[in-house]
Amino acid sequence: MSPKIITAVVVISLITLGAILSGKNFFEKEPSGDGIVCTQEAKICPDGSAVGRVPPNCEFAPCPDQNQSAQITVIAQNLEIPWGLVFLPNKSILFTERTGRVRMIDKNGKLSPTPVVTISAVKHIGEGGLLGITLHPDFAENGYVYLYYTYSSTGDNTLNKVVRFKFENGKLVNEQVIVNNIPGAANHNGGRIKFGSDNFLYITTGDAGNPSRAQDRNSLAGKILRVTDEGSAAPGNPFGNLVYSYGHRNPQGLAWDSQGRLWATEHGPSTKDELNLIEMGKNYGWPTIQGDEKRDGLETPVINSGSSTWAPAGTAFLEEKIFFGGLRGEALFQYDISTGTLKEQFKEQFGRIRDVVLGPDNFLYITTSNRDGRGRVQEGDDKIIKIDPSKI
Ligand SMILES: [Ca+2]
Repeated sequence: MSPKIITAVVVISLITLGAILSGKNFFEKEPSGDGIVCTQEAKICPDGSAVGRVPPNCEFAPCPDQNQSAQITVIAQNLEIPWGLVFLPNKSILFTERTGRVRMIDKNGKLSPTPVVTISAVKHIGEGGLLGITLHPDFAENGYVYLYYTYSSTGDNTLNKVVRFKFENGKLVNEQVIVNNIPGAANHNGGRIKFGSDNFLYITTGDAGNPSRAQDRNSLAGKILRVTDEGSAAPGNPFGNLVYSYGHRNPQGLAWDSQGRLWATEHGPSTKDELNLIEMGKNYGWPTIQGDEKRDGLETPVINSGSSTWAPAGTAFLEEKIFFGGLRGEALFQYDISTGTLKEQFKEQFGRIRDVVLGPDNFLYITTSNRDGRGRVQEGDDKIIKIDPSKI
């Protein structure tokens, strides 16, 4: 027997012995999922989609909304057009209902059935009513809460105003006028209010259905205004009055990014909705230019919706992204500043989305507007929904 044959016999013997000792049949293939065929039986998920059985155990695949529900919590429901939302330092929430109420969700998540205040002077008409809400930068000391609402002056003339209340013993008391006589109408009332890091109050106003007013720097319509906490023109304003920027149609969202730049969303005429980067004294073009159009002295939006509709509203900034809600667009939009890309999420899942707020927990809080006369009212509407931004 040659040395080669002896070596081969020894090697084969050792391999066979090893296989016997390990308890495995050396020549049998390990089972794998590749060859398993499950039945074609399907399960219908809550969202109406169907999932089948999958290898290796032929269990049903997870429903798509099971993953999604992990990132979503409804924190209040059966509300009436919640428009603006703000967190108090103790993490409870104040929010407006467009019909004229301010309501509270305490820090434990309990919605109080009794409003914090009901404002009888609110004129709930078309897109108007009780709209924006924000806190004074020194709220912890002075308890000041600012509101924006539509009201009726003599002759049933529709106007808007910014007022200030004091939050005391769980109620809003002692109403003071901050800015009044902002032109109003059934539609295009603007209504977002927020303090900037300069401690001045920024106010978005609509053209109140009269586009030429947006170009009139002496009218309060179709503007972003900047005022002191008492309502006078902020020192340094470009035209010596309350106007900060002009040529706006109906802006409803404001947010500052990490570089301190101001972004605003604005409704275009059914399409060509806008996301603008706002700079003091600039003219944002309405009604002279729309969409991508350019003209000297006028600002073209950073992005616009082209032939589709966002109907954008409340806006929040988080980690280089501008989040904004879509009313007719029925989605949460996410514009990435660093890449210039726009993402659309939760399309038609919640219906019309009005406000988007970043909470102290770094979660996003959105309000639905399905009971505003233009939506499909879903069970439990309207709602405030908490979304984990790390999962979207
Ligand atoms: Ca514009």
